[in-house]
Amino acid sequence: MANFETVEVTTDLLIVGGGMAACGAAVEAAYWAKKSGLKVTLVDKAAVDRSGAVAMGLSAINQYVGLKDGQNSMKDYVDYVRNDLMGITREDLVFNIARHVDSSVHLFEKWGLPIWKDAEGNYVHEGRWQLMINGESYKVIVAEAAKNALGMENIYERIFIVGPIMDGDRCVGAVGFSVREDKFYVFKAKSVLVAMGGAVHVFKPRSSGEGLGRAWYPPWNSGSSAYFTLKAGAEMTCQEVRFIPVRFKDAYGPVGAWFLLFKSRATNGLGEAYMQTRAGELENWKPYGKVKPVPANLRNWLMMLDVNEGKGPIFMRTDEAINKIAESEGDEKAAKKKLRELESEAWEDFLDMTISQAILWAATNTAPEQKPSEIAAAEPYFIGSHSGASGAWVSGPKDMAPEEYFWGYDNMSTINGLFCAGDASGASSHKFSSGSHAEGRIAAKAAIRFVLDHPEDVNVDTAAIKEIKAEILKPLDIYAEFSGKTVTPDVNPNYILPKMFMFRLQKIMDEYAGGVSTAFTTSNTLLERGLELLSFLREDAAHLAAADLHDLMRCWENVHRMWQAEAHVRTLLFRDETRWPGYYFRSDKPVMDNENWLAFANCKYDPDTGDWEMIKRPVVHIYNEL
Ligand code: SFD
Ligand code: AMP
Repeated sequence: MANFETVEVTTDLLIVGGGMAACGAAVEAAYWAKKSGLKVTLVDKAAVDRSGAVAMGLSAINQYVGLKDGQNSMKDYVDYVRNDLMGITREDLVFNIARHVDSSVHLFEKWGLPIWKDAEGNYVHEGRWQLMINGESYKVIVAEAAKNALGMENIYERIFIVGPIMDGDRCVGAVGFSVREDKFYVFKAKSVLVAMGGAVHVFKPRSSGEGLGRAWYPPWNSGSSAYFTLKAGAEMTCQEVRFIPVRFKDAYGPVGAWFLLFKSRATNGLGEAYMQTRAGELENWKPYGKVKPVPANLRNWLMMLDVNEGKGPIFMRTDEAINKIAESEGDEKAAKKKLRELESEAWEDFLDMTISQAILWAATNTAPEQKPSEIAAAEPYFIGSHSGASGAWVSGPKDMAPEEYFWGYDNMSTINGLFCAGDASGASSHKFSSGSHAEGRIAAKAAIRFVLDHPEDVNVDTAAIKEIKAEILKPLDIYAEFSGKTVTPDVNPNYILPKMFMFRLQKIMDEYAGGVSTAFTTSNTLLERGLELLSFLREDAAHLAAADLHDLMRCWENVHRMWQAEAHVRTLLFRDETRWPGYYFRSDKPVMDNENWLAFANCKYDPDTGDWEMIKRPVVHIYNEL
């Protein structure tokens, strides 16, 4: 067996992940822990300064409620999120994040994040809830505060966490390995906060060949949160809700600034604006088809109807939008100046968060003020934010949660001591970077309270850990034993390499679970067949092989993706309707069934029996008048 030293770390609260939610958790936990003399430890697979979705930076903060300025009310935000998710949302969780999010944004500004201001010193809004930022160093700034709060001695970087440690029905830690040294890590904790982001590359991406690896969301977020919580036996929610963003084609540049700030139109290859020409289709998805803004999936859907009829490509009319704003300046000189300003803002929007889109513009001689750019629906992603919703089913806040949604501690999953935030927690969409940070703070405060309420030492079964260690390192052993038996090590009947494993997973999901190649369409029969093929993939996971530590990480990333995939397919099957056309379409159940399915489709894996349980939970409103 691979000879790895075992390193044990004992702590009170373990924060798993180092992204936006984890950094928020670190700041808050440090504050409450200090008061009680508790220890807080954070572990990230990468380096906190540039890890997670915000690694490259962002050009906007997409959740700012502006409560103090009286711009909006809490109810406005809850209405917005519920409508965007076609009625399926945990209003108590959305409320809880929204009431705290502005303070996270104010902290970012205090820590040095440049937020755009107008001549009067007010924030420049991209849209009603979105603020423009100079965000290239956003993550570095947020990470610095987390590092200062915890101290580097309590932060473990470049440790890939594989799964949970359980003590009966309580989560008491996590296991993983260093991606730089031959070391196996055992973190023992009284409470664990999972914030390992969402899942990318579960579906076959549009990017292939020379573009392979390019995705909208970061490829290094590989479903570890979902795997961790599923394997702990936690109830999961909205596993059927994949998010499909519309993006500038091939490099995935964001569209929000174009639609909201520059007020651009998108048109098909014939110059028709699908939001107008297809407006009649919205009648079929009432009441959500008639709300403003039109839900993200329905915006996608109207566009897809054009594409499926061969009316593509779809263009973002950047040229038209920029020139219209410039011309409204009045005289020619002012218009010219405005045009230059807008041009530079357009480039900055990409340079701040999707640099490859700026490179693609440069490579294809695209001047946004002169010619339009193609946009397209991307492949599906699993995230608990934006207009996605997948994640763990967590307890709501005591003052706002209906009794069906409350079991003691904010953001605790159905497993004792296991807390979730950011993309790891479900049914609380539209939290984005700022809301994830705020949710991390909420969860961390509750997790510290859990530690204070449960101060007893936790029990970790050493024999079980030994077995887990052997299982985690097994791909190295398989490679060492068999790689010499063929002329070239990447063709070998004794094992499967992680990349090939990932390709197979993506092909199954693409063809059977409604990926790009099937125009996001699936059916009962396709899903049943997909599930069968996934079961063979699960068998082959036992034969994954890794030549080195990097590949060992790749092996486990892909196992994590596979579990996210299975939870998705099972829940697509369970929800017997089409609720989110534009994200997926069930050809055998082509309509929305509000009578039976205005409900959460939850699922739970039983680690003892290996059985899956599907559970329907009610949607309960927090405002009586809704
Ligand atoms: O426009 C392990 N997001 C945007 N949010 C905004 O507020 N404004 C925007 O403009 C945004 N846009 C955007 C966004 C993201 C991306 C990639 C692009 C554009 C191109 C969304 C936010 O970034 C997102 O909501 C939050 O970052 C989510 O926070 P969190 O904490 O749930 O996830 P994370 O930040 O990705 O961090 C994950 C961490 O987990 C680590 N990790 N650690 C140990 N072991 C493992 N096995 C692990 N697996 C993962 C990661 O390293 C990371 O530290 S726009 O397009 O919408
Ligand atoms: P995106 O760049 O697509 O991630 O969008 C950034 C923000 O703008 C998110 O809050 C989106 O929900 C919002 N948004 C993008 N496009 C539109 C649109 N056409 N109508 C309303 N909101 C939008």
